[in-house]
Amino acid sequence: MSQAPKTRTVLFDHDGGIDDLLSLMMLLAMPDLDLVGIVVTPADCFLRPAVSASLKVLRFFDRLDIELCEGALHGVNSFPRAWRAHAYAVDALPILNELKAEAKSDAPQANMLRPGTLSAASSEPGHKFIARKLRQAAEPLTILITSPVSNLAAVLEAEPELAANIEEVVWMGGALQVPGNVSDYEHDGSAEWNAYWDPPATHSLWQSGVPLTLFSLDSTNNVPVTLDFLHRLAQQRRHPLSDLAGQCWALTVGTLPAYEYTYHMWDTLTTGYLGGPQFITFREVRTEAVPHGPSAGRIKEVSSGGKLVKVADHVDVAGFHNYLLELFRR
Ligand code: AGV
Ligand code: CA
Repeated sequence: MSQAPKTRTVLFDHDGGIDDLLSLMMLLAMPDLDLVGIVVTPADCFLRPAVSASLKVLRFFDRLDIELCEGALHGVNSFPRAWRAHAYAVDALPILNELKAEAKSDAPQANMLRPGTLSAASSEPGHKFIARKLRQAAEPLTILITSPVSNLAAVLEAEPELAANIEEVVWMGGALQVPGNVSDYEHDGSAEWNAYWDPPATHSLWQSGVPLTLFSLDSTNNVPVTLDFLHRLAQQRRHPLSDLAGQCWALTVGTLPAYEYTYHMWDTLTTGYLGGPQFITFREVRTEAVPHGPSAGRIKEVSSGGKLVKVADHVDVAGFHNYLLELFRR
Protein backbone atom coordinates (compact mmCIF):
# COMPACT_ATOMS: atom_id res chain seq x y z
CA MET A 1 0.00 0.00 0.00
CA SER A 2 2.94 2.34 0.38
CA GLN A 3 4.79 2.33 -2.91
CA ALA A 4 5.52 5.72 -4.49
CA PRO A 5 4.30 6.35 -8.04
CA LYS A 6 6.75 5.20 -10.70
CA THR A 7 7.98 7.48 -13.43
CA ARG A 8 6.20 6.20 -16.49
CA THR A 9 6.06 6.74 -20.22
CA VAL A 10 2.42 6.43 -21.21
CA LEU A 11 0.33 5.86 -24.33
CA PHE A 12 -3.35 6.67 -23.72
CA ASP A 13 -6.25 5.09 -25.64
CA HIS A 14 -9.56 6.69 -24.63
CA ASP A 15 -13.04 6.96 -26.08
CA GLY A 16 -14.11 10.54 -25.44
CA GLY A 17 -16.50 10.05 -22.52
CA ILE A 18 -16.56 12.68 -19.83
CA ASP A 19 -14.39 10.62 -17.50
CA ASP A 20 -12.05 9.85 -20.40
CA LEU A 21 -11.51 13.57 -20.95
CA LEU A 22 -11.09 14.07 -17.19
CA SER A 23 -8.49 11.28 -17.31
CA LEU A 24 -6.62 13.17 -20.01
CA MET A 25 -6.54 16.22 -17.72
CA MET A 26 -5.23 14.09 -14.85
CA LEU A 27 -2.42 12.64 -16.98
CA LEU A 28 -1.37 16.12 -18.11
CA ALA A 29 -1.33 17.31 -14.49
CA MET A 30 0.72 14.39 -13.13
CA PRO A 31 4.34 15.36 -12.48
CA ASP A 32 6.04 11.95 -12.79
CA LEU A 33 4.54 10.96 -16.08
CA ASP A 34 5.48 11.41 -19.73
CA LEU A 35 2.44 11.19 -22.04
CA VAL A 36 3.78 10.32 -25.50
CA GLY A 37 0.61 9.72 -27.54
CA ILE A 38 -3.17 9.62 -27.54
CA VAL A 39 -5.65 7.55 -29.52
CA VAL A 40 -9.33 8.49 -29.54
CA THR A 41 -11.40 5.36 -30.17
CA PRO A 42 -14.91 5.84 -31.66
CA ALA A 43 -16.67 3.74 -29.00
CA ASP A 44 -18.48 5.70 -26.23
CA CYS A 45 -18.27 8.88 -28.32
CA PHE A 46 -18.81 10.47 -31.67
CA LEU A 47 -15.31 10.83 -32.94
CA ARG A 48 -15.28 14.40 -34.26
CA PRO A 49 -16.32 16.20 -31.05
CA ALA A 50 -14.23 13.78 -28.94
CA VAL A 51 -11.10 14.52 -30.96
CA SER A 52 -11.86 18.22 -30.91
CA ALA A 53 -12.41 18.24 -27.14
CA SER A 54 -9.20 16.25 -26.62
CA LEU A 55 -7.21 18.76 -28.68
CA LYS A 56 -8.75 21.61 -26.69
CA VAL A 57 -7.68 19.93 -23.44
CA LEU A 58 -4.15 19.65 -24.85
CA ARG A 59 -4.30 23.33 -25.78
CA PHE A 60 -5.51 24.18 -22.24
CA PHE A 61 -2.27 22.61 -20.94
CA ASP A 62 -0.22 24.10 -23.80
CA ARG A 63 0.66 20.52 -24.84
CA LEU A 64 -0.42 20.45 -28.50
CA ASP A 65 2.97 18.88 -29.17
CA ILE A 66 1.57 15.51 -28.01
CA GLU A 67 0.58 13.35 -31.01
CA LEU A 68 -3.08 12.40 -31.27
CA CYS A 69 -4.66 9.87 -33.66
CA GLU A 70 -8.13 8.54 -34.39
CA GLY A 71 -9.02 4.91 -33.83
CA ALA A 72 -10.07 3.29 -37.12
CA LEU A 73 -11.36 -0.03 -35.76
CA HIS A 74 -14.99 -0.56 -34.74
CA GLY A 75 -16.57 -2.99 -32.31
CA VAL A 76 -19.70 -5.00 -32.96
CA ASN A 77 -21.99 -3.53 -30.25
CA SER A 78 -22.61 0.21 -30.54
CA PHE A 79 -22.75 2.30 -27.38
CA PRO A 80 -26.06 4.10 -26.65
CA ARG A 81 -26.09 7.21 -28.84
CA ALA A 82 -27.05 9.53 -25.97
CA TRP A 83 -23.82 8.57 -24.19
CA ARG A 84 -21.77 9.01 -27.36
CA ALA A 85 -22.98 12.61 -27.55
CA HIS A 86 -21.41 13.68 -24.21
CA ALA A 87 -18.25 15.03 -25.86
CA TYR A 88 -20.26 17.73 -27.69
CA ALA A 89 -20.89 19.47 -24.38
CA VAL A 90 -17.27 19.28 -23.23
CA ASP A 91 -16.13 20.53 -26.63
CA ALA A 92 -18.41 23.55 -26.21
CA LEU A 93 -17.34 24.58 -22.68
CA PRO A 94 -16.31 28.26 -22.70
CA ILE A 95 -13.21 27.53 -20.62
CA LEU A 96 -11.93 25.34 -23.46
CA ASN A 97 -12.85 27.85 -26.16
CA GLU A 98 -11.13 30.96 -24.93
CA LEU A 99 -8.63 31.85 -27.65
CA LYS A 100 -5.86 33.28 -25.56
CA ALA A 101 -3.07 35.40 -27.01
CA GLU A 102 -0.76 32.42 -27.13
CA ALA A 103 -3.04 30.75 -29.70
CA LYS A 104 -0.48 32.14 -32.13
CA SER A 105 1.30 28.88 -31.21
CA ASP A 106 3.21 27.41 -34.12
CA ALA A 107 2.48 23.88 -32.85
CA PRO A 108 1.28 21.83 -35.84
CA GLN A 109 -2.16 21.14 -34.35
CA ALA A 110 -3.01 24.71 -33.37
CA ASN A 111 -4.90 25.56 -36.54
CA MET A 112 -7.09 22.47 -36.07
CA LEU A 113 -8.82 24.23 -33.21
CA ARG A 114 -10.43 27.03 -35.14
CA PRO A 115 -14.13 26.61 -35.89
CA GLY A 116 -14.76 24.85 -39.17
CA THR A 117 -11.34 23.25 -39.41
CA LEU A 118 -11.61 20.76 -36.59
CA SER A 119 -10.11 17.45 -37.53
CA ALA A 120 -7.67 14.90 -36.19
CA ALA A 121 -4.05 15.84 -35.88
CA SER A 122 -2.69 12.86 -37.72
CA SER A 123 -4.06 10.57 -40.42
CA GLU A 124 -2.28 7.49 -39.05
CA PRO A 125 -4.90 4.99 -37.78
CA GLY A 126 -4.79 4.49 -34.01
CA HIS A 127 -3.66 0.86 -34.03
CA LYS A 128 -0.81 1.59 -36.48
CA PHE A 129 0.22 4.53 -34.29
CA ILE A 130 0.35 2.31 -31.17
CA ALA A 131 2.39 -0.31 -33.05
CA ARG A 132 4.85 2.34 -34.26
CA LYS A 133 5.23 3.88 -30.81
CA LEU A 134 5.92 0.43 -29.33
CA ARG A 135 8.44 -0.41 -32.05
CA GLN A 136 10.26 2.88 -31.48
CA ALA A 137 10.13 2.79 -27.67
CA ALA A 138 13.51 3.17 -26.00
CA GLU A 139 12.05 1.80 -22.75
CA PRO A 140 8.87 -0.22 -22.09
CA LEU A 141 5.65 1.80 -22.23
CA THR A 142 2.59 1.81 -20.01
CA ILE A 143 -0.58 1.58 -22.08
CA LEU A 144 -3.57 3.14 -20.34
CA ILE A 145 -6.88 2.15 -21.93
CA THR A 146 -10.16 3.69 -20.79
CA SER A 147 -12.02 2.49 -23.89
CA PRO A 148 -12.46 -0.90 -25.56
CA VAL A 149 -9.20 -2.74 -26.32
CA SER A 150 -9.67 -3.17 -30.09
CA ASN A 151 -6.51 -1.25 -31.06
CA LEU A 152 -4.09 -3.01 -28.73
CA ALA A 153 -5.61 -6.42 -29.52
CA ALA A 154 -5.05 -5.80 -33.25
CA VAL A 155 -1.48 -4.66 -32.63
CA LEU A 156 -0.60 -7.78 -30.64
CA GLU A 157 -2.34 -10.11 -33.11
CA ALA A 158 -0.23 -8.69 -35.94
CA GLU A 159 3.04 -8.31 -34.00
CA PRO A 160 2.98 -10.37 -30.77
CA GLU A 161 6.65 -9.58 -30.13
CA LEU A 162 5.71 -5.98 -29.35
CA ALA A 163 4.36 -7.23 -25.99
CA ALA A 164 7.99 -7.15 -24.81
CA ASN A 165 7.93 -3.34 -25.12
CA ILE A 166 4.93 -3.02 -22.80
CA GLU A 167 5.60 -2.52 -19.12
CA GLU A 168 1.96 -2.72 -18.08
CA VAL A 169 -1.47 -2.47 -19.67
CA VAL A 170 -3.86 -0.65 -17.34
CA TRP A 171 -7.45 -1.11 -18.46
CA MET A 172 -10.87 0.02 -17.25
CA GLY A 173 -13.09 -2.92 -18.17
CA GLY A 174 -14.92 -6.01 -17.01
CA ALA A 175 -17.09 -7.04 -14.05
CA LEU A 176 -15.97 -10.11 -12.12
CA GLN A 177 -17.98 -10.57 -8.91
CA VAL A 178 -20.56 -7.84 -9.57
CA PRO A 179 -23.22 -7.44 -12.30
CA GLY A 180 -22.18 -5.91 -15.62
CA ASN A 181 -23.54 -2.59 -16.87
CA VAL A 182 -24.75 -3.68 -20.32
CA SER A 183 -28.48 -3.74 -20.86
CA ASP A 184 -29.10 -4.95 -24.40
CA TYR A 185 -31.14 -7.35 -26.47
CA GLU A 186 -29.74 -10.89 -26.62
CA HIS A 187 -27.45 -10.26 -23.65
CA ASP A 188 -27.54 -11.53 -20.05
CA GLY A 189 -26.14 -8.33 -18.43
CA SER A 190 -22.92 -9.93 -17.17
CA ALA A 191 -20.56 -7.71 -19.21
CA GLU A 192 -19.15 -4.24 -18.72
CA TRP A 193 -19.49 -1.94 -21.74
CA ASN A 194 -15.81 -1.51 -22.70
CA ALA A 195 -15.46 -5.29 -22.91
CA TYR A 196 -18.83 -5.65 -24.69
CA TRP A 197 -18.20 -3.15 -27.52
CA ASP A 198 -15.74 -5.59 -29.07
CA PRO A 199 -15.92 -9.00 -27.32
CA PRO A 200 -13.66 -10.79 -29.84
CA ALA A 201 -10.96 -8.13 -29.31
CA THR A 202 -11.28 -8.51 -25.54
CA HIS A 203 -10.92 -12.27 -25.94
CA SER A 204 -7.93 -11.77 -28.23
CA LEU A 205 -6.13 -9.55 -25.70
CA TRP A 206 -6.66 -12.33 -23.13
CA GLN A 207 -4.64 -14.68 -25.35
CA SER A 208 -1.65 -12.31 -25.26
CA GLY A 209 1.19 -12.31 -22.77
CA VAL A 210 0.96 -8.66 -21.70
CA PRO A 211 0.90 -7.84 -18.00
CA LEU A 212 -2.61 -6.57 -17.36
CA THR A 213 -3.94 -4.51 -14.46
CA LEU A 214 -7.70 -4.41 -14.52
CA PHE A 215 -10.09 -1.81 -13.11
CA SER A 216 -13.36 -3.70 -13.38
CA LEU A 217 -16.69 -2.52 -12.00
CA ASP A 218 -15.76 -4.41 -8.80
CA SER A 219 -13.43 -1.53 -7.91
CA THR A 220 -15.08 1.36 -9.73
CA ASN A 221 -18.43 0.70 -7.99
CA ASN A 222 -16.67 2.16 -4.92
CA VAL A 223 -16.33 5.58 -6.52
CA PRO A 224 -19.63 7.15 -7.60
CA VAL A 225 -19.37 10.85 -8.48
CA THR A 226 -20.77 12.31 -5.26
CA LEU A 227 -22.22 15.77 -4.72
CA ASP A 228 -19.98 16.11 -1.67
CA PHE A 229 -16.88 15.62 -3.84
CA LEU A 230 -18.19 18.09 -6.43
CA HIS A 231 -18.85 20.61 -3.66
CA ARG A 232 -15.25 20.34 -2.44
CA LEU A 233 -14.00 20.74 -6.00
CA ALA A 234 -16.14 23.85 -6.39
CA GLN A 235 -14.44 25.46 -3.38
CA GLN A 236 -11.16 25.47 -5.29
CA ARG A 237 -12.45 26.63 -8.64
CA ARG A 238 -10.09 29.59 -8.64
CA HIS A 239 -7.66 27.00 -9.99
CA PRO A 240 -8.59 26.85 -13.70
CA LEU A 241 -8.11 23.08 -13.86
CA SER A 242 -10.49 22.56 -10.93
CA ASP A 243 -13.01 24.82 -12.64
CA LEU A 244 -12.74 22.83 -15.87
CA ALA A 245 -12.98 19.45 -14.11
CA GLY A 246 -15.96 20.62 -12.05
CA GLN A 247 -17.80 21.73 -15.17
CA CYS A 248 -17.18 18.35 -16.81
CA TRP A 249 -18.45 16.40 -13.81
CA ALA A 250 -21.48 18.69 -13.52
CA LEU A 251 -22.55 17.37 -16.94
CA THR A 252 -22.83 13.86 -15.48
CA VAL A 253 -25.20 14.67 -12.64
CA GLY A 254 -28.33 14.27 -14.76
CA THR A 255 -27.45 10.84 -16.18
CA LEU A 256 -30.60 9.06 -17.32
CA PRO A 257 -32.15 6.87 -14.61
CA ALA A 258 -33.29 4.52 -17.38
CA TYR A 259 -29.74 3.21 -17.56
CA GLU A 260 -27.88 3.66 -14.30
CA TYR A 261 -28.60 6.74 -12.31
CA THR A 262 -25.10 7.29 -11.06
CA TYR A 263 -22.03 8.22 -13.01
CA HIS A 264 -18.89 6.62 -11.60
CA MET A 265 -15.23 7.54 -11.61
CA TRP A 266 -14.59 4.53 -13.85
CA ASP A 267 -11.75 5.94 -15.95
CA THR A 268 -10.54 8.52 -13.45
CA LEU A 269 -9.91 5.85 -10.79
CA THR A 270 -8.04 3.79 -13.39
CA THR A 271 -5.95 6.80 -14.40
CA GLY A 272 -5.41 7.80 -10.77
CA TYR A 273 -3.61 4.49 -10.20
CA LEU A 274 -0.70 5.79 -12.30
CA GLY A 275 -0.12 8.72 -9.94
CA GLY A 276 -1.59 7.41 -6.68
CA PRO A 277 -1.31 3.60 -6.50
CA GLN A 278 -1.26 3.72 -2.71
CA PHE A 279 -5.03 4.24 -2.53
CA ILE A 280 -5.85 0.91 -4.18
CA THR A 281 -5.34 -2.73 -3.19
CA PHE A 282 -5.16 -5.56 -5.71
CA ARG A 283 -5.65 -9.29 -5.99
CA GLU A 284 -4.23 -11.69 -8.56
CA VAL A 285 -6.94 -13.61 -10.39
CA ARG A 286 -7.14 -16.13 -13.25
CA THR A 287 -9.68 -14.95 -15.80
CA GLU A 288 -11.21 -15.70 -19.18
CA ALA A 289 -13.05 -13.41 -21.63
CA VAL A 290 -16.19 -14.64 -23.39
CA PRO A 291 -16.02 -13.82 -27.14
CA HIS A 292 -19.59 -14.61 -28.32
CA GLY A 293 -23.12 -15.44 -27.22
CA PRO A 294 -25.40 -14.13 -24.47
CA SER A 295 -22.44 -13.44 -22.11
CA ALA A 296 -20.27 -11.84 -24.82
CA GLY A 297 -17.75 -9.51 -23.23
CA ARG A 298 -18.05 -11.11 -19.81
CA ILE A 299 -14.74 -11.51 -17.97
CA LYS A 300 -14.99 -14.31 -15.49
CA GLU A 301 -12.80 -15.80 -12.82
CA VAL A 302 -11.63 -19.36 -13.40
CA SER A 303 -9.84 -21.70 -11.00
CA SER A 304 -7.24 -22.90 -13.49
CA GLY A 305 -5.95 -21.82 -16.91
CA GLY A 306 -7.01 -18.43 -18.26
CA LYS A 307 -4.97 -15.23 -17.98
CA LEU A 308 -3.50 -14.17 -14.66
CA VAL A 309 -4.40 -10.51 -14.14
CA LYS A 310 -3.98 -7.97 -11.36
CA VAL A 311 -7.46 -6.76 -10.43
CA ALA A 312 -8.11 -3.62 -8.42
CA ASP A 313 -10.04 -4.49 -5.30
CA HIS A 314 -10.43 -2.08 -2.38
CA VAL A 315 -10.26 1.70 -2.80
CA ASP A 316 -9.41 4.21 -0.08
CA VAL A 317 -12.08 6.58 -1.37
CA ALA A 318 -11.27 9.48 0.97
CA GLY A 319 -7.58 9.25 0.08
CA PHE A 320 -8.38 9.07 -3.62
CA HIS A 321 -10.68 12.12 -3.42
CA ASN A 322 -7.97 14.11 -1.63
CA TYR A 323 -5.45 13.05 -4.26
CA LEU A 324 -7.78 14.21 -7.08
CA LEU A 325 -8.41 17.54 -5.39
CA GLU A 326 -4.67 18.08 -5.00
CA LEU A 327 -4.00 17.11 -8.62
CA PHE A 328 -6.60 19.59 -9.86
CA ARG A 329 -5.01 22.42 -7.89
CA ARG A 330 -2.01 22.29 -10.23
O1 AGV B 1 -18.42 1.11 -18.46
C1 AGV B 1 -17.69 2.22 -18.11
C2 AGV B 1 -17.08 2.93 -19.32
C3 AGV B 1 -15.96 3.86 -18.88
O2 AGV B 1 -14.83 3.76 -19.73
N1 AGV B 1 -18.01 3.81 -20.11
C4 AGV B 1 -18.00 5.08 -19.36
C5 AGV B 1 -16.56 5.28 -18.92
O3 AGV B 1 -15.89 6.15 -19.84
C6 AGV B 1 -19.31 3.30 -20.50
C7 AGV B 1 -20.48 3.69 -19.64
C8 AGV B 1 -21.14 2.95 -18.68
N2 AGV B 1 -22.19 3.66 -18.15
C9 AGV B 1 -22.20 4.89 -18.76
C10 AGV B 1 -21.14 4.93 -19.71
C11 AGV B 1 -23.02 6.04 -18.62
N3 AGV B 1 -24.04 6.09 -17.74
N4 AGV B 1 -22.75 7.09 -19.40
C12 AGV B 1 -21.73 7.06 -20.28
N5 AGV B 1 -20.92 6.01 -20.46
CA1 CA C 1 -14.25 5.43 -21.40
